[in-house]
Amino acid sequence: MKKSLRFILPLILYSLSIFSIQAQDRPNIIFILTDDQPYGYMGVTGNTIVKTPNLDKLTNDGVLFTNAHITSAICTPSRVSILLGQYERKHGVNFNSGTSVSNEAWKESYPMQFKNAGYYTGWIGKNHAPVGKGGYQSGLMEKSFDFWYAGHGHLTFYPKKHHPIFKNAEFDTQVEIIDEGVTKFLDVNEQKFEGAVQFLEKRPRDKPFMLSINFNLPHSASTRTMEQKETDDEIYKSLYRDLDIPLPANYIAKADIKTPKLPSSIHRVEDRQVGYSFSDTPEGTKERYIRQMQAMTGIDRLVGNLRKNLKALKIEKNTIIVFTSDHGLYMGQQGLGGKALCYEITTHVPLVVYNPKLKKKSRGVKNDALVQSIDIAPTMLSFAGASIPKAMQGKDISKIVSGEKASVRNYVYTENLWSTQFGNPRCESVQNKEWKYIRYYKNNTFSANKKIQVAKDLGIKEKHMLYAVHDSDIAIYRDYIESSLQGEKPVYEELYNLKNDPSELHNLVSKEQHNSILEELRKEWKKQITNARGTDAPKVYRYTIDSQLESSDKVQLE
Ligand SMILES: [Ca+2]
Repeated sequence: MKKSLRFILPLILYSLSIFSIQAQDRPNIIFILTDDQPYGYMGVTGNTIVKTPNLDKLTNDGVLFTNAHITSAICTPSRVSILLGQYERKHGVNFNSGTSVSNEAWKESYPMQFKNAGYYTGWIGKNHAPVGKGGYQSGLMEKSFDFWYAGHGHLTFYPKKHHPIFKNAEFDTQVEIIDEGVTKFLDVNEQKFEGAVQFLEKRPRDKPFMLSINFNLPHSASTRTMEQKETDDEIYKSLYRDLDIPLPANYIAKADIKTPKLPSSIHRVEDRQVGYSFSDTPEGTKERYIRQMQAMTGIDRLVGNLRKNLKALKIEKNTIIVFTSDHGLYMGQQGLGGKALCYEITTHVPLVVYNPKLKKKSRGVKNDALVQSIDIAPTMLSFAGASIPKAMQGKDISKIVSGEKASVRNYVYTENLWSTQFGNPRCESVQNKEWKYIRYYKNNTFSANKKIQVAKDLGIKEKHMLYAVHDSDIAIYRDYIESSLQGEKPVYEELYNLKNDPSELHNLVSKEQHNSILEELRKEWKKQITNARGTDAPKVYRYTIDSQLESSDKVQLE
């Protein structure tokens, strides 16, 4: 043997052995995201009606974060925040932003990072993040995964009607269609799955996988469209219907509101999207709650099937499962309906991290560390030993999961920039485990009711009137991002003691004895919002109805 080869060969063998150890050791990761699921919708988070035995078991086998918050309480910005590990104020994408995620920003998303790290990647269910030039029409997301079985925007309860990709599914209902997709994804013997966009015949055995499962449930768009069809599973027909369903705590019917939670100049309840009118009456609220509970039990069954499958495939000991929701939802508490606010009911979500490799003593733990949805991407990358892009603002909480670390932040920051004709205010909030401060800005948005009237009078499509975002709206949204940083004063503030008043019923902002904590939180707000914004220009593309018409794409509203 030549001297040089004798020197190099052990090095080559060593590198190969490292490579094979890494290939075997890297865990599979499954990320499950529900839609509009508030914190208390599982048995394990205190719900006494819903049956979620599999989610409860997953939680008891893992770690439940009891103090997890999203960053923006509405689908699109929250989901982009999760994908990119960034606050909305940095990523700049919402329903009213007139923008989509640029290719450059997308390269640093968690799915692309997993792909670059050699993972086989899958996306099943719903996508509500416009990605690439042309947003949902760009095709960039589909191409980014090895296995794609999903629809853009709302799926509804019977997704085949609106999303041809699911047309050959055995079942008609959303959870069961997603379940079928998940089973096919996992089965290494399964040939190309009809319907799915797949770039390989089979999932390779020698590669770890990263699978994102995204529900459009218990979201109103899906529970609203439930029809209790003969062919539906019994879960979606009769379950919970024989029970005496209580109204949510602090429920106020619309007709009984004496003093609105927020001044009407800041929050115009009368302009609320009609999709949330169910919360106006006790009957509407109870019916929607039953459907939400049914959806949760359906999702729970999928989680049970998934774990059985992992066991049958003998990969359960090497597969991490992360479960959370994109935000919560008001069901008439204090007379409020919908989301897009900074209150706990909209921002507080369950976050479960199940890592089978952890020692028993680190599992079945309830942890009250302050964590946020933007932490999920860096944490999953950390589990995989992959690098975390600098653009991600979230923290790696894997050491909190293992019990080696107590905290990663002292304050949580949340915001609402979806301030539109539907009357919701711009607001920003900072909180620690005891105190929470929210500030609101002048709401100059035009009234949805007035728009609807004009649409009726002139025969204009109501949907276009309400949901079309024009180029000029980009400037308004960008101003929402920058103005409070540049000195715009709040017109209303709130201070809550979360320990004594977790339902945020008593605003203490004008109580003199709390002045010092109020001042402290105002200072912290400045730090947090500055950090959330970052210094970079937004990495977005123009994505408005004008840009869609110019490129003669099929116009996609919402
Ligand atoms: Ca949502």
